[in-house]
Amino acid sequence: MSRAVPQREYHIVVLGSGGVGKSCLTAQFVQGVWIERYDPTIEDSYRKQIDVDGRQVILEILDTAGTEQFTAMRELYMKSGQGFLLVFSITSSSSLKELSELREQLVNLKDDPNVPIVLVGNKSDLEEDRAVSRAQAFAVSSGWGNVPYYETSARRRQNVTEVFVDVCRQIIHRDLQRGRSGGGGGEDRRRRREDEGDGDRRRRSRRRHNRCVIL
Ligand SMILES: Nc1nc2c(ncn2[C@@H]2O[C@H](COP(=O)(O)OP(=O)(O)OP(=O)(O)O)[C@@H](O)[C@H]2O)c(=O)[nH]1
Ligand SMILES: [Mg+2]
Repeated sequence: MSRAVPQREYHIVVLGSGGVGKSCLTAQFVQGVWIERYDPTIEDSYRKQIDVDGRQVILEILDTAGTEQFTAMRELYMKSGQGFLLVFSITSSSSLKELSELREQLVNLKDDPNVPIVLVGNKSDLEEDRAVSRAQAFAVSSGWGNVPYYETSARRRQNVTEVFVDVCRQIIHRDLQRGRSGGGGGEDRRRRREDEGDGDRRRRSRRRHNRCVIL
């Protein structure tokens, strides 16, 4: 007989310009796979159960389109999300600049300067092509109210789990501060790619990774 374990469900949205590695980060986190090819995303959603500081939580992760973002769509997923990964590539300074507009839109829409955000500088394996220094990225993160900044490599699976866990932890802390016992939000998803057993990109992984390398 199985014991019912209360689980919280949190909605995480991955935002950023086209080609910065949002889908690769998500695929590494959810499925533990590396995707070499570039296949621009329209919108995909994934579910994954993880352990955050001893709590079982289910993450509903929305991987968004970097290119041709429609403002209306963006507003919809910003409204439904509780935590946000704002991703740029360390090889592209414009991809960092573009995040400021996104963050501003997010804060205005939520009417909350402390919305759970992690700033993610991806492609850290391409150090030789670096166009954004750590100092520049930290300056942005401190200008956003000291949101955490991580450098990740989806290719090498560095700091991938950490960014998802960090944003999840921020949501949990907010819930606790507000005295709520549940997270969640039951908003509709336009395209859901849920766990269907051993499907190609649809697996709900239960792996845990406990590395902690915070830059
Ligand atoms: N070297 C390196 N390449 C990466 C990394 N992450 C992603 N890439 C490559 O960058 C390209 C774009 O990656 P995607 O994950 O599809 O980018 P995206 O942000 O989802 O792009 P859109 O869906 O168009 O918004 C792919 O060719 C990836 O292989 C990384 O950490 N290191
Ligand atoms: Mg994508």
